[in-house]
Amino acid sequence: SLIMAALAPTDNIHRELDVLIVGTGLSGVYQLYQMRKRGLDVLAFEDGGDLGGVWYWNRYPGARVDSQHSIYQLTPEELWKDWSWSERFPASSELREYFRYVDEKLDLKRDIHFNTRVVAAEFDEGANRWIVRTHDGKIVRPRILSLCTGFASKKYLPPFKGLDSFKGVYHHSAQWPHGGVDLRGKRVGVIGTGASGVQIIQEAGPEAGHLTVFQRTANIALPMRQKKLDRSPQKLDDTFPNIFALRFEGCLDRSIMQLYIPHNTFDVSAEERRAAYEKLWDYGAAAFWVSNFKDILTSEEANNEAYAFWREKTRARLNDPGMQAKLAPDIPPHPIGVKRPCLEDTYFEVYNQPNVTLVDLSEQPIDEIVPSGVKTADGTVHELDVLVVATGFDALTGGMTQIDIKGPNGKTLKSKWDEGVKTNLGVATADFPNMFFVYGPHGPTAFTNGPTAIEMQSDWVVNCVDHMKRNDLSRIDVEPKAETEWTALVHELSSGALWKRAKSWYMGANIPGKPVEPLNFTGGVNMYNNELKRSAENDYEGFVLR
Ligand code: N01
Repeated sequence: SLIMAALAPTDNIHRELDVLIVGTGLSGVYQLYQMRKRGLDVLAFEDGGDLGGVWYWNRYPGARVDSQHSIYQLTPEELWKDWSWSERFPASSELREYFRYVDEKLDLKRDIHFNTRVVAAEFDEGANRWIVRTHDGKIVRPRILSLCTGFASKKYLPPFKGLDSFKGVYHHSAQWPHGGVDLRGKRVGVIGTGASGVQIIQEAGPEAGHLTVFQRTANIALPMRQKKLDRSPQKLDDTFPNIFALRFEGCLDRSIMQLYIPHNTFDVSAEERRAAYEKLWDYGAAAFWVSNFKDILTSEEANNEAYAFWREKTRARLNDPGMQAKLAPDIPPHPIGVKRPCLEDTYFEVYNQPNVTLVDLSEQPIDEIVPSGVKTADGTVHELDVLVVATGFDALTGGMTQIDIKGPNGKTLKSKWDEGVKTNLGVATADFPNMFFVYGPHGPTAFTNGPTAIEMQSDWVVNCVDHMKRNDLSRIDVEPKAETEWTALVHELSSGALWKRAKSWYMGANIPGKPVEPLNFTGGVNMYNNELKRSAENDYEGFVLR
């Protein structure tokens, strides 16, 4: 065909497949396993050198998951029966160990091409197949393109003037060298105080000769309360099947759920309120956010009250009034929870060290990077040996829109979503037939535990692909009306809360020029799962199959 001729393949494999999976983090791994079980002809391409997705890339000091170990794993029995974790919140290295274990059990690697970056995909309407190209000239022709690119696979590096002139070493947090970077005694700078920055600062503080933190917005970080665990036998307060079942009902885990306060903040006395806050605070994890009074995300007054408690607790850990004012300001930087709260153990204590400088970028923005360090607007050069750029991700959509994906009408996914994201059920989008995605926009992504959303959505995708195969259907399209309605629902569900009050990746607001809009389904995992099921049970309502 014309399309094939235009591609002028060099080293291609032209293989026809049922499914090509892009990415082998938790989503890709889970889908590969489930699709193989259904007898589908499936292959996965992975940009990284191994399994793991975000856990393959994010190797910065202190990188760890902020979900408790028992819920942050996959449900197939062979994967949890003999596996145990060494910490309440496992580190990135332990997650890579877990992925090695998963591969040992499921023998996944024989169907994965590593170091293989998908750069383009074009839909061939004659064949109802995608023609997918990689950076090194491979071509495959899958019926279905399943994007398992995760929510944080496209890093965001702000266009700092002069960055390449820097004479020391600099790394984005999500592209940390495999051998690590020796920070001992070095002059280390960290730009960004999101979850990545906080985790790095907590580790780098005690190691560095001098640490300079460039903060634009104070982080309302919550106590993690990390614990070491006895790896075997693992003590759990419930069985895994129960834990997993609860997850799908929208509960993070039983103990956090039991802390949930089903009242409004000011329905109880000041003493009761204080006692409730203290309980959440002592538990750690995400409790102070997800189990707080039920109006925390909808009432500014309620949110301010929780913030005042947080500020008091945090200031008590800081010796210097200047640091107190910058790190736990009088006026909340934004309401708690409308930007992803991150978890820490010793983050604030780092600022009591004499060798730590906090640069407030809201007063002195970065002017440029010079060979010896970072120059701020007042002309000061902060001299550095190592610069860590922890500035986050073009989250939720960037992993997909960075691939040149062209639908039958010639329009790219990027150009479509540049005008605002539209999806049906957070798994597919109109004009891009036979293409699915999970753990991205319009799913419960940011508001659930990763594996929960991933399995829920992936099960739907796998069932749908299997249904198509068994019924000899070669094409699935999203009905434009269905995506208009789903998108309206996503927007509507977010409208009552305080989300707009923070510039965060939740709304695409962290990336200059990206449309600011609700990007997550906030109706809860239970409602979301019901919507998925309803569509599937009604012959894939909202889709056209042929
Ligand atoms: O990224 P972020 P992240 N000049 O976007 C600052 C997950 N995660 O990598 O707040 C100067 O949150 C920016 O400042 P501001 C988790 O879901 C989880 O930290 O926009 N600074 C901010 O401080 C998380 O939410 C874990 O004013 C600039 C920071 O960079 C998500 O990934 C660990 C700037 C970016 O923060 C992303 O986290 C790590 C500029 N031009 C990540 N541009 C855990 O499991 C941006 N910033 C615990």
